[in-house]
Amino acid sequence: MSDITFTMIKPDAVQDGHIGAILSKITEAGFKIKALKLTQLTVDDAKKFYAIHSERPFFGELVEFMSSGPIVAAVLEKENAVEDFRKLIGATNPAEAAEGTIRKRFARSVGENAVHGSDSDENALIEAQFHFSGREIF
Ligand code: IDP
Ligand code: MG
Repeated sequence: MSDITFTMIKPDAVQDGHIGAILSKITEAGFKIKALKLTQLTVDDAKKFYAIHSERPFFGELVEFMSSGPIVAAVLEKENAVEDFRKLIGATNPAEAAEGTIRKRFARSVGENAVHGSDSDENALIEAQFHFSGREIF
C-alpha cells in the first residue's frame, strides 16, 4: 500500500459533533476512505500508539486525552497522501494553523487538536495496521 495515510478524529472533535464535517472535508480534498471505524483507545493502546513521545512533558496528558472517549480511525488513500493530509489538517497548534485547515476550524487547543495525521509513509502503514486488520482495509 503506497499513497496511504492514517488519521484519527480525536475525542474532542467526536464529542463536539464534528465527525461528519471532518469526513466531508477529507473526502472533498480528494482522499478515498479505505478503512473506517468508531472505537476507543485504552490507556495502554494510547501509550503504545504514542510511544515515540513517551519522554515529552505532555505524554501523560496526551495518553489521558486520547483514551478519554471515542475516536474515529481511518485509512485514507490519495497520491502524496501523507504530505497532502498534513497540509489539510494544519499545524499541531491550532493558533498557528492556516485558514481553511481542519485544526484551525475544529481544534480546541494544541493538545486537543481534533485530528491525527501520520508523519511518514512508514508510520502510516504501522498506524493503519495498529488499528485495522487486513480484512477491514478495502
Ligand atoms: P502532530 O499531531 O501535529 O504530528 P506531534 O508533535 O506528533 O504533533 O504531537 C502528537 C500530539 O501530541 C499532538 O497532535 C497533540 O495532541 C499532542 N501535543 C503536541 N504538543 C503538545 C503540547 O505542547 N502540549 C500538549 N499536547 C501536545
Ligand atoms: Mg506527529
